[in-house]
Amino acid sequence: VAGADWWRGAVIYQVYPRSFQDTDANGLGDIKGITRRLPHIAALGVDAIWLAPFFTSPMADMGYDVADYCDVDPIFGTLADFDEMMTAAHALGLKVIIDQVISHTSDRHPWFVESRASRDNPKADWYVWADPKPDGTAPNNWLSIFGGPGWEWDGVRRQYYQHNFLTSQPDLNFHNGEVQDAVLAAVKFWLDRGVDGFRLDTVNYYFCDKKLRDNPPAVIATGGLDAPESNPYGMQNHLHDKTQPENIGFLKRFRALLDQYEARTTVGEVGDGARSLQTVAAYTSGGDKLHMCYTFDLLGPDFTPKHFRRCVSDFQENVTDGWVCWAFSNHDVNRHVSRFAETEDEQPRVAKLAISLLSTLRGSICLYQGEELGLPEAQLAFEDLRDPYGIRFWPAFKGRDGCRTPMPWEASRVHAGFTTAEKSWLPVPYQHAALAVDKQEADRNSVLHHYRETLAFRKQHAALLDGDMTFLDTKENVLAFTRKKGSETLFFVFNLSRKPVKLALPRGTKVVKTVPMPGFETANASEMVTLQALDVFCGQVA
Ligand code: TEU
Repeated sequence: VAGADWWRGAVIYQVYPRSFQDTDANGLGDIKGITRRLPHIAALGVDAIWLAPFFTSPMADMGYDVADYCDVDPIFGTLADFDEMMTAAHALGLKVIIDQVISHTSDRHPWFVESRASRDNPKADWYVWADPKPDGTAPNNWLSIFGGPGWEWDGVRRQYYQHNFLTSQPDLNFHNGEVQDAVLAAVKFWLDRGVDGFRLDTVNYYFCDKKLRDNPPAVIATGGLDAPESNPYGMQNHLHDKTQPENIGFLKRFRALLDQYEARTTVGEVGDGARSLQTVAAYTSGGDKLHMCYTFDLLGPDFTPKHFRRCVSDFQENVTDGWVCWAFSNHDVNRHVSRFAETEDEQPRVAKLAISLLSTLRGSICLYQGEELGLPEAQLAFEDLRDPYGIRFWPAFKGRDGCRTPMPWEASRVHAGFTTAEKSWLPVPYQHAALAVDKQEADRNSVLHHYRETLAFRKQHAALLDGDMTFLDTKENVLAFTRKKGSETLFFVFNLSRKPVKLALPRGTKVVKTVPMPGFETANASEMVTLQALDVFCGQVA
């Protein structure tokens, strides 16, 4: 899709700067490293990159705790490095999307330093401050996602402040118009620099209930991803601490600013449990708020036709006038090859099948660095951990470092070519070195080549980008659907099981031509489709 609508159906590659490529031998990736490795990303055939936060930060939450929205943290480089990276990306035809973490700041952000200094300074109301209950306890029962209460006592103001995440990530008070103005000014700073879009961290957390009412206890299982049992977060229905109606007005302001520029986009992260569908629909409808949103639906362990069908059709039915972005992996969850594969041997096959499936869904897609190599989740020792979330809940929950280990570039070099420093911030597992980019370049059957071919296949078929999607009822345990645009209707069958399957074509479905899917043998289909374990069939139907 060209022009202003380039994001519709786009493939976005997520870079985690800390772990992509180090160029100054400090054991941490940097922006110059991204520039150096842009050709690798471009060769995949993606449309855009999304950079996880690289802003000035004490790094308590690896950069999701911003202390200056308008500068680059010295460990990553300088603004000049960023500009150079963006120019190089654009020259390769890649759009650049950056992360905006505006729901909260770092406690070292000058706004918070000022806000906490007294109850009557100009920024006194920029964060969510509240008096204790008469017995001295927190204002209400809200919880932090990273464990414990969602409030922290401040001895100077003698008040509590709200934090959805770490105590060092105080939440901004979006009810205050000056706060909205200030974050929009930061957004404008990057628009003027030429970025093509924003990934909006925790976009449904911006506003909390003005009256600070208690959350009711959870009535539904959260189905919560990899949330540890020991995390009290799942005990509440988050009726009042997130997803407040006032956010709609702010998202409209955000969009109005973006629309002063050409061809920019937004992708909001919506983690809203059972309400996610409704929230995504509300945030992306009407063309005057967000362009797209993504949820956590496909980030869990479920690799069954039933699950995929339910998620995708739920979105189709509810998000009629909006747009969804799908992902199997990101920097917060176990890598999907480890979640979906039952044995180590089948990991490459599962990696190939998963990207084939993702590429045929209706929506845009986000890839996470390293998945194009089929990297499994890294198994780390407690001593290696850097993620505060994992450190707190170990061993019930091992945190998010296992998906954040550095990219393996060259198999035979130390730290697989990620850094020349003696120590890398997280180790590169030896299993990952064997999957390094240079090894996979040399192997025509590698997961890496499969990604390139599959993304090219998606580009060749307009029906895959934004065509209609219809699921077919079959007796067999497979995922079968058509994608249709104009005169082209493609029929797909995915066998996600470990048993061969013979599928009688649904009544009225006539395959006029089989279409070879990269990496999979073309099955024959006259009246029957025969699929091996973990196999896919594609045909053109009349
Ligand atoms: O994540 C939001 C979020 O809800 C996650 O905490 C998620 O539930 C958890 O990581 C699952 O393991 C965003 C960022 O993606 C994450 O890296 C940040 O830590 C978080 O916001 C706070 O900014």
